[in-house]
Amino acid sequence: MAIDYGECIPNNVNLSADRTLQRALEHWQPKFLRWWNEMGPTDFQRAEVYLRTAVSVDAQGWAQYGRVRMPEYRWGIFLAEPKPERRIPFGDHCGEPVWQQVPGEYRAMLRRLIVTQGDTEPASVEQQRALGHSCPSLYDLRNLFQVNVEEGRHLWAMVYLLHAYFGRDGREEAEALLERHSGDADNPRILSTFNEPIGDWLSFYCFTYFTDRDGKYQLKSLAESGFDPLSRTCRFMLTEEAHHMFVGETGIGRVVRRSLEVMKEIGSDDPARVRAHGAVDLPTLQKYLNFWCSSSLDLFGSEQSSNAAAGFAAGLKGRPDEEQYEDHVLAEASYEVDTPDGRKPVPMRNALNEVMRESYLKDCELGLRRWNRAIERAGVDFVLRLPSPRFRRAIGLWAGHTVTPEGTPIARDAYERRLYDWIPAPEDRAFVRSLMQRVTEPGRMAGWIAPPERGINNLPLDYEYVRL
Ligand code: BYC
Repeated sequence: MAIDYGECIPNNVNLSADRTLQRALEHWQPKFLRWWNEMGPTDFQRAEVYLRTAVSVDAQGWAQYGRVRMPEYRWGIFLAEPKPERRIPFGDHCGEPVWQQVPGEYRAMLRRLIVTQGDTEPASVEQQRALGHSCPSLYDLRNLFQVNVEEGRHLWAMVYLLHAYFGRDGREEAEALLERHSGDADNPRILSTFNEPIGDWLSFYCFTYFTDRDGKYQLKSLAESGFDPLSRTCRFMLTEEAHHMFVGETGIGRVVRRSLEVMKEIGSDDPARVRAHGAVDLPTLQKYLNFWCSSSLDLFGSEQSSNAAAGFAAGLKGRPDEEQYEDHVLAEASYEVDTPDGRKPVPMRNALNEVMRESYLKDCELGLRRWNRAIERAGVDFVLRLPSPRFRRAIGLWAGHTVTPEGTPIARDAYERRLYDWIPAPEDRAFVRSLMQRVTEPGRMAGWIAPPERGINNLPLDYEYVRL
């Protein structure tokens, strides 16, 4: 029977006319579905979820809402519209026409970037797979699943590039993306944060706040790529990424709001009493922020990186919003980097991971400012802070150095003694997990989180976002 490609795999890459690509995808799709059923959300495959699906890249088509069973979700392949006459915006080839095919000399580097990006997408679905069982509301359950299916689509986006542009080794890499698994002792995911368990919803909100924001910065830097199909793919992915960070920011904001309400009700900000009344105390929230922020900072790579320099020189990976800069070649420039031996100048191309990490941290500050304003308005004497980028690093110049969240170096034994003052101790995690009781009555929220300000797509809060 002929397959209607436009119907089962919505796309704007003319899939119905491309036999080679069809064959590759026909081979891969059943493996993807098997992976989704085995490693995707547990037990909710029959639920009808109010999801948005991208069926085209224009304003009407990129977010079509309706009830869908997740395994029947139409994972599509979309590239943002081409920019006519686009030129390579940075690096040694700056100003030359962009590439529509893989530049032979940079093939390996380009494949590595696409594989690393692609690997994070199914990884996050695996990390979040058990959360549905402890959802704080149907609204949140639906948001979790929306994030999951879109990470699935982002995997499709990278697999499309591997299949369409890399031939046989691209197809092998596409299979390997389904074979590595988050936290697997023998075959783990490539990047560190994507092997951390996400066992509770507070971790989920922190992950979508901090780790999805790394996604925003990495996608923005790949959207600048001289390899035009990658640039266009990432530009479209960024439209979906915004919702994931929204889930994180509003999720943490609602936890703060509920915590402040409980403090008001009991007339105390004593963390033990806040906990006893079923809310997350602010010191515990701070520990979660420290954990996920420090882990996500590692995702930018080392402060001084020959990979970053090579990717920039080749025109494959730029800086987010490259047009905001004047110098797009960076042959002479240098950048002062904070190292354990003091501030040191590093050739700018080698320092680009650090440049990006610093702008990322400024972006992370915005949410904290909002949460802190709510805390201040409630008259509570507590300020949430981001940890120093030196704290708890496993990648880069600060890896292996013991430093407090304020950035002060400290002896190893003192660091080890105090670590659980700064990141969640097993008993903090156990407490947070004890709050995670599933709530599935439309409109109702678990006691540890305030309701959101509005529903999805202008629907009321008590809409049945997931029919179980
Ligand atoms: N963990 O020169 P270095 C997202 C490796 S998130 C483990 O310091 P480089 C999403 C590195 O691979 C965005 N290994 O750094 C979010 C290299 O290994 P090789 C994902 C690490 O290469 C939420 C060696 O250390 N996208 O989309 O300049 C949900 C030396 O590396 C880590 C991308 O990351 C680490 N944290 O930068 C769903 C974009 N850090 O080559 C999705 C593509 C470094 O010596 N990736 N290493 O074997 C890249 O641009 C770069 O690979 C990195 C690293 C920015 C990650």
